[in-house]
Amino acid sequence: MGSAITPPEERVWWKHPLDRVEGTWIVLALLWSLIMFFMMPFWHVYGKQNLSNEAYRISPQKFQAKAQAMVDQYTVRTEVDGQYPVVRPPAGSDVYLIARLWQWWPILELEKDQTYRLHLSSMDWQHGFSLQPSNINIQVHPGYEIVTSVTPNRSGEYGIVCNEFCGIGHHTMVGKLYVTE
Ligand SMILES: [Cu+2]
Repeated sequence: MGSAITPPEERVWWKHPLDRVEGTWIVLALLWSLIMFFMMPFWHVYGKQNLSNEAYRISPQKFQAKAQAMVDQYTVRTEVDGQYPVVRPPAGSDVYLIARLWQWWPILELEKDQTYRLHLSSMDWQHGFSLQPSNINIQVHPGYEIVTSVTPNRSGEYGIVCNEFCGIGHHTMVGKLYVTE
């Protein structure tokens, strides 16, 4: 008997006719993979979870400089003993959010029914932007600037959690986003 670690007794084993059970499973697996493949574009359009986005190459230093420029210009107050600037950029502008070990920085304050260009990038390694409770998910990579157009339609306080495991402090990587009337 051949097994996973010993070679098969018959050297030319692949010329055996296909067993019926084997054929059935191959067809089932093929059908299921096709269903999952076509679910991706379908869910992109109807699921409203994965936003259309653009991606550009950028160094962490350059991205940080752009975020810092926005923070310097539009900070309205701070939170957590001055550690987190709350930034309120003008409606329609480009807004930047940095993902790094282990925080989302800064806190953005957006206006309801206004459209912004949201830029996301990582300073170290991969993180996952997950906006709660609206369940929007965007992967965040170092070296890439992900840009997506957002129009908040509900005011309130949103949470941003990291949903890509990124190390010992992963569970503490939570951020905040305000949407005002
Ligand atoms: Cu993370």
